[in-house]
Amino acid sequence: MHPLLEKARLYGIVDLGYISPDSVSSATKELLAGGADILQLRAKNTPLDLTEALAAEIQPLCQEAGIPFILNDHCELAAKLGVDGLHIGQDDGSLAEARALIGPSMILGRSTHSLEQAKQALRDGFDYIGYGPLFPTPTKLGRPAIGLKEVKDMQRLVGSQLPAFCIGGITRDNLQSIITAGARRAVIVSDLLTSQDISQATGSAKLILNQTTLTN
Ligand code: TZP
Ligand code: MG
Repeated sequence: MHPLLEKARLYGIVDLGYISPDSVSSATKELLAGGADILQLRAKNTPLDLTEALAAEIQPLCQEAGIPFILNDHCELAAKLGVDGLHIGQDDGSLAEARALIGPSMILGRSTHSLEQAKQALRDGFDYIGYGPLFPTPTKLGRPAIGLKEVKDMQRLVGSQLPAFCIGGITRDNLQSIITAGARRAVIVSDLLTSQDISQATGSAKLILNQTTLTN
Protein backbone atom coordinates (compact mmCIF):
# COMPACT_ATOMS: atom_id res chain seq x y z
CA MET A 1 0.00 0.00 0.00
CA HIS A 2 1.12 3.54 -0.69
CA PRO A 3 2.66 4.78 2.59
CA LEU A 4 0.82 8.12 2.49
CA LEU A 5 -2.53 6.34 2.19
CA GLU A 6 -2.13 3.37 4.47
CA LYS A 7 -3.85 4.87 7.51
CA ALA A 8 -6.17 7.22 5.62
CA ARG A 9 -9.85 6.76 6.41
CA LEU A 10 -11.59 10.01 5.56
CA TYR A 11 -11.15 11.51 2.10
CA GLY A 12 -12.43 15.07 1.68
CA ILE A 13 -13.13 16.79 -1.61
CA VAL A 14 -13.17 20.51 -2.28
CA ASP A 15 -15.85 20.37 -4.95
CA LEU A 16 -16.64 23.56 -6.84
CA GLY A 17 -20.22 22.34 -7.17
CA TYR A 18 -20.57 23.30 -3.50
CA ILE A 19 -17.78 25.77 -2.78
CA SER A 20 -17.21 29.05 -4.60
CA PRO A 21 -13.66 29.79 -5.76
CA ASP A 22 -13.17 32.45 -3.10
CA SER A 23 -14.11 30.00 -0.33
CA VAL A 24 -11.72 27.29 -1.47
CA SER A 25 -8.97 28.19 0.99
CA SER A 26 -11.26 28.41 4.00
CA ALA A 27 -13.07 25.16 3.13
CA THR A 28 -9.71 23.44 2.69
CA LYS A 29 -8.49 24.70 6.05
CA GLU A 30 -11.67 23.50 7.74
CA LEU A 31 -11.52 20.03 6.17
CA LEU A 32 -7.90 19.75 7.25
CA ALA A 33 -8.61 21.05 10.76
CA GLY A 34 -11.41 18.51 11.11
CA GLY A 35 -9.06 15.65 10.27
CA ALA A 36 -9.49 14.83 6.58
CA ASP A 37 -6.69 12.38 5.73
CA ILE A 38 -6.62 13.11 1.99
CA LEU A 39 -7.90 16.10 0.06
CA GLN A 40 -8.97 16.39 -3.56
CA LEU A 41 -9.79 19.38 -5.73
CA ARG A 42 -12.76 18.51 -7.98
CA ALA A 43 -13.39 21.37 -10.38
CA LYS A 44 -15.87 20.32 -13.05
CA ASN A 45 -16.91 22.88 -15.70
CA THR A 46 -14.19 25.22 -14.51
CA PRO A 47 -11.66 27.02 -16.73
CA LEU A 48 -8.24 25.42 -16.55
CA ASP A 49 -6.49 28.61 -15.43
CA LEU A 50 -8.87 28.96 -12.48
CA THR A 51 -8.45 25.27 -11.62
CA GLU A 52 -4.69 25.80 -11.66
CA ALA A 53 -4.91 28.86 -9.42
CA LEU A 54 -7.13 27.04 -6.91
CA ALA A 55 -4.92 23.95 -6.91
CA ALA A 56 -1.94 26.19 -6.24
CA GLU A 57 -3.84 27.64 -3.25
CA ILE A 58 -4.68 24.26 -1.79
CA GLN A 59 -1.31 22.62 -2.39
CA PRO A 60 0.69 24.46 0.33
CA LEU A 61 -2.15 24.09 2.84
CA CYS A 62 -2.07 20.32 2.41
CA GLN A 63 1.71 20.30 2.46
CA GLU A 64 1.72 22.15 5.76
CA ALA A 65 -0.82 19.68 7.19
CA GLY A 66 1.13 16.68 5.86
CA ILE A 67 -1.92 15.51 3.91
CA PRO A 68 -1.79 14.25 0.31
CA PHE A 69 -3.33 16.65 -2.21
CA ILE A 70 -5.02 14.95 -5.16
CA LEU A 71 -6.18 16.67 -8.32
CA ASN A 72 -9.19 15.31 -10.17
CA ASP A 73 -9.09 14.81 -13.96
CA HIS A 74 -6.18 16.99 -15.10
CA CYS A 75 -3.09 14.87 -15.77
CA GLU A 76 -0.99 17.62 -17.32
CA LEU A 77 -1.83 20.11 -14.59
CA ALA A 78 -1.09 17.51 -11.90
CA ALA A 79 2.33 16.98 -13.45
CA LYS A 80 2.96 20.72 -13.89
CA LEU A 81 2.13 21.53 -10.26
CA GLY A 82 3.78 18.44 -8.82
CA VAL A 83 0.75 17.59 -6.67
CA ASP A 84 0.79 14.42 -4.58
CA GLY A 85 -1.79 12.57 -6.64
CA LEU A 86 -4.18 12.38 -9.55
CA HIS A 87 -7.68 10.89 -9.58
CA ILE A 88 -9.21 9.57 -12.81
CA GLY A 89 -12.55 8.02 -13.72
CA GLN A 90 -13.40 4.99 -15.84
CA ASP A 91 -13.58 7.18 -18.95
CA ASP A 92 -10.38 9.10 -18.32
CA GLY A 93 -8.03 6.63 -19.99
CA SER A 94 -5.75 3.87 -18.81
CA LEU A 95 -3.27 3.75 -15.99
CA ALA A 96 -0.43 3.64 -18.53
CA GLU A 97 -1.66 6.79 -20.27
CA ALA A 98 -1.89 8.68 -16.98
CA ARG A 99 1.49 7.37 -15.78
CA ALA A 100 3.11 8.54 -19.01
CA LEU A 101 2.12 12.08 -18.05
CA ILE A 102 2.51 12.08 -14.26
CA GLY A 103 5.50 9.78 -13.83
CA PRO A 104 6.00 6.67 -11.74
CA SER A 105 5.66 7.95 -8.19
CA MET A 106 2.60 10.23 -8.03
CA ILE A 107 -0.42 8.66 -6.27
CA LEU A 108 -2.93 7.52 -8.88
CA GLY A 109 -6.55 6.80 -7.94
CA ARG A 110 -9.45 5.39 -9.95
CA SER A 111 -13.24 5.67 -9.63
CA THR A 112 -14.93 2.27 -9.71
CA HIS A 113 -18.65 1.53 -9.91
CA SER A 114 -18.77 -2.25 -9.42
CA LEU A 115 -16.87 -5.06 -7.76
CA GLU A 116 -15.51 -6.06 -11.18
CA GLN A 117 -14.14 -2.57 -11.81
CA ALA A 118 -12.63 -2.51 -8.32
CA LYS A 119 -10.83 -5.81 -8.99
CA GLN A 120 -9.66 -4.50 -12.36
CA ALA A 121 -8.24 -1.33 -10.78
CA LEU A 122 -6.29 -3.54 -8.35
CA ARG A 123 -4.95 -5.67 -11.22
CA ASP A 124 -4.07 -2.51 -13.18
CA GLY A 125 -1.96 -1.21 -10.30
CA PHE A 126 -3.84 1.88 -9.13
CA ASP A 127 -2.79 3.18 -5.72
CA TYR A 128 -6.33 3.52 -4.37
CA ILE A 129 -9.92 3.37 -5.52
CA GLY A 130 -13.20 5.12 -4.95
CA TYR A 131 -16.09 2.61 -4.87
CA GLY A 132 -19.61 3.84 -5.50
CA PRO A 133 -21.86 5.70 -5.56
CA LEU A 134 -23.28 3.58 -2.76
CA PHE A 135 -26.33 5.85 -2.53
CA PRO A 136 -27.93 8.29 -4.97
CA THR A 137 -26.10 11.61 -4.83
CA PRO A 138 -26.64 15.11 -6.18
CA THR A 139 -22.86 15.42 -6.53
CA LYS A 140 -22.79 12.91 -9.38
CA LEU A 141 -26.18 13.10 -11.03
CA GLY A 142 -27.05 10.34 -13.48
CA ARG A 143 -24.73 7.79 -11.92
CA PRO A 144 -26.87 4.95 -10.48
CA ALA A 145 -26.35 3.90 -6.87
CA ILE A 146 -24.76 0.47 -6.46
CA GLY A 147 -25.90 -0.13 -2.88
CA LEU A 148 -24.25 -1.98 -0.03
CA LYS A 149 -24.56 -5.58 -1.24
CA GLU A 150 -20.99 -6.06 -2.47
CA VAL A 151 -19.17 -3.75 -0.08
CA LYS A 152 -17.98 -6.63 2.11
CA ASP A 153 -16.58 -8.60 -0.85
CA MET A 154 -15.01 -5.46 -2.27
CA GLN A 155 -13.31 -4.72 1.05
CA ARG A 156 -12.11 -8.33 1.42
CA LEU A 157 -10.89 -8.82 -2.15
CA VAL A 158 -9.66 -5.33 -3.00
CA GLY A 159 -9.68 -3.18 0.12
CA SER A 160 -7.28 -5.54 1.88
CA GLN A 161 -4.72 -4.89 -0.90
CA LEU A 162 -5.12 -1.18 -1.55
CA PRO A 163 -7.03 1.67 0.10
CA ALA A 164 -10.67 1.50 -1.05
CA PHE A 165 -12.81 4.53 -0.25
CA CYS A 166 -16.56 4.08 -0.40
CA ILE A 167 -18.25 7.12 -1.90
CA GLY A 168 -21.59 8.53 -2.91
CA GLY A 169 -24.37 9.82 -0.70
CA ILE A 170 -22.40 9.08 2.45
CA THR A 171 -23.27 11.27 5.42
CA ARG A 172 -22.51 11.32 9.12
CA ASP A 173 -25.98 9.82 9.57
CA ASN A 174 -25.47 6.76 7.36
CA LEU A 175 -21.75 6.28 7.94
CA GLN A 176 -22.30 3.61 10.58
CA SER A 177 -24.51 1.64 8.18
CA ILE A 178 -21.79 1.49 5.50
CA ILE A 179 -19.23 0.44 8.12
CA THR A 180 -21.59 -2.33 9.22
CA ALA A 181 -21.83 -3.31 5.53
CA GLY A 182 -18.03 -3.66 5.42
CA ALA A 183 -16.67 -0.22 4.48
CA ARG A 184 -13.50 0.93 6.24
CA ARG A 185 -12.71 4.18 4.43
CA ALA A 186 -14.98 6.83 2.97
CA VAL A 187 -15.20 9.92 0.81
CA ILE A 188 -17.77 12.44 2.00
CA VAL A 189 -18.43 15.52 -0.10
CA SER A 190 -21.77 17.35 0.19
CA ASP A 191 -22.55 16.39 3.78
CA LEU A 192 -19.34 18.08 4.92
CA LEU A 193 -19.28 21.02 2.51
CA THR A 194 -22.90 22.03 3.14
CA SER A 195 -22.72 21.76 6.92
CA GLN A 196 -22.78 24.84 9.16
CA ASP A 197 -19.36 23.98 10.56
CA ILE A 198 -17.23 22.02 8.09
CA SER A 199 -14.47 21.39 10.58
CA GLN A 200 -16.80 20.00 13.23
CA ALA A 201 -18.70 17.87 10.68
CA THR A 202 -15.40 16.47 9.42
CA GLY A 203 -14.29 15.70 12.96
CA SER A 204 -17.55 13.84 13.67
CA ALA A 205 -17.20 11.71 10.52
CA LYS A 206 -13.59 10.95 11.39
CA LEU A 207 -14.54 9.82 14.90
CA ILE A 208 -17.05 7.35 13.48
CA LEU A 209 -14.53 5.95 10.99
CA ASN A 210 -11.83 5.76 13.67
CA GLN A 211 -13.92 3.31 15.68
CA THR A 212 -13.19 0.58 13.12
CA THR A 213 -9.96 -1.26 12.43
CA LEU A 214 -8.52 -1.24 8.94
CA THR A 215 -7.62 -4.89 8.93
CA ASN A 216 -10.96 -6.66 8.91
N1 TZP B 1 -18.01 9.77 -7.48
C1 TZP B 1 -18.90 8.80 -7.17
S1 TZP B 1 -20.11 9.41 -6.16
C2 TZP B 1 -19.41 10.95 -6.12
C3 TZP B 1 -18.27 10.96 -6.91
C4 TZP B 1 -17.41 12.12 -7.13
C5 TZP B 1 -19.98 12.08 -5.38
C6 TZP B 1 -19.82 11.98 -3.91
O1 TZP B 1 -20.35 13.13 -3.31
P1 TZP B 1 -21.35 13.08 -2.08
O2 TZP B 1 -21.86 14.49 -2.00
O3 TZP B 1 -20.57 12.71 -0.86
O4 TZP B 1 -22.43 12.10 -2.41
MG1 MG C 1 -12.66 12.29 -14.30
